[in-house]
Amino acid sequence: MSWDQVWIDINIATMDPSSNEAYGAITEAALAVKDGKIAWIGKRADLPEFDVLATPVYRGHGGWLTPGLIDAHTHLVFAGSRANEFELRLQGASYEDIARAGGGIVSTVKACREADEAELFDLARRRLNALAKEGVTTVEIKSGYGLDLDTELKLLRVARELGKHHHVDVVTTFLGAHAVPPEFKGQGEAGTEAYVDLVVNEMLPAVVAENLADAADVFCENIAFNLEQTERVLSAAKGLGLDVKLHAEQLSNLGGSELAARLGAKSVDHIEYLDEAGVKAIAHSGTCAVLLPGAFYFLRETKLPPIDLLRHYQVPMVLASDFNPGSSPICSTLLMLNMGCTLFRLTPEEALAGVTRNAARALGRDQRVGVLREGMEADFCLWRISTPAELAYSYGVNPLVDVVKSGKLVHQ
Ligand code: DI6
Ligand code: FE
Repeated sequence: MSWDQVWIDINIATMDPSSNEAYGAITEAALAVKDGKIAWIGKRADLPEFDVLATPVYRGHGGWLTPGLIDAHTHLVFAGSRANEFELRLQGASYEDIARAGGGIVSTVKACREADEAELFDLARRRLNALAKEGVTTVEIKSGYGLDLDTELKLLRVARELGKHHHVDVVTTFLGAHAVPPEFKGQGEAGTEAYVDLVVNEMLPAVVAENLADAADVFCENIAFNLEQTERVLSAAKGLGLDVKLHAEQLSNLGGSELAARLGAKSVDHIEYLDEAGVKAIAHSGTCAVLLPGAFYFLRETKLPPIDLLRHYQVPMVLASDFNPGSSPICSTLLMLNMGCTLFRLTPEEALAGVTRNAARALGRDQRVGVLREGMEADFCLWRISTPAELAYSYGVNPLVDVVKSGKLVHQ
């Protein structure tokens, strides 16, 4: 056998759903890499003979390999800070009060319009580094803090650029319909309609023409866009060949998830207020449920997403950071594993699937990453842990040892 790299003295949480073991575990395992892909995976005792002189052999010292982590929902390109709103909320104002008073998303929009690309890149690069240091090898990044053509393009360009400079794959999402921008806001419903026209007729085609987005998203909510407006944006996006997904049922139940299911959305995200009809609809369409415990925690929400129903209907559950300056200023995917278990009562195995296998599916990458199996990309992390549950159980002492991205060893 001639391989580029062999790993021994490891256990592997493959997260392969066809395994009978929890976490798809292979203990006392070995893994071989060739041409950026997993060429062999199994028990160390079964590892075929290979040229030990010509092949780098890495020892895991009894640690665990997992698939590289995937954060499938972030807004990590933004400027400015919303610490002042944090203080207001601590004095009693609600997230919705602040949004209605012209703060919230719109204040970040102002900062993003003023920032140049280099500044945005530098801010975002630090955040991406923080995620990479926790073993994230694929991240989704949304625009949505520009709300005019030039700024939306600028944010997406920065997101695309980040993917070229890092050992992290970046999947980009156009979220032009995140909020109604201030210049349309005074005009009531007519202003919202006019802004949706702009998103559909000008922004989406421009984003697609420059190949800046892989998907489109909408904030479907009472304080943002209604069902009909959401459908207009997502249908147009689909028509242009983008994947679609939706911020739905975060603060109320508008039926966004059923609409998303009908449009074949990859995911519905937040979904605290999702009901059984909505869960059935997304189960039927194969749409993933993206759970965002960071926002739930930070906004001190009390309405839990319908985890038991999602389990019952076998909807793939994803955990993501939703990292953003307003509702989840928490730049940690590992912390989401812990919060997914403590706040949402996921099992540690469900939590880990939520940042690997199911997250890959939500991003349309499940043929390449998210599971360790022969033929998949050699995209994995080595952790100094004695059982995979430790990744969700404890937080703060980073157990990441090494990352391999597309077959390349990236030292942390
Ligand atoms: N839902 C959220 O939680 C974020 N966006 C969204 O549609 C919040 C974004 C922000 O407050 O800046
Ligand atoms: Fe979000």
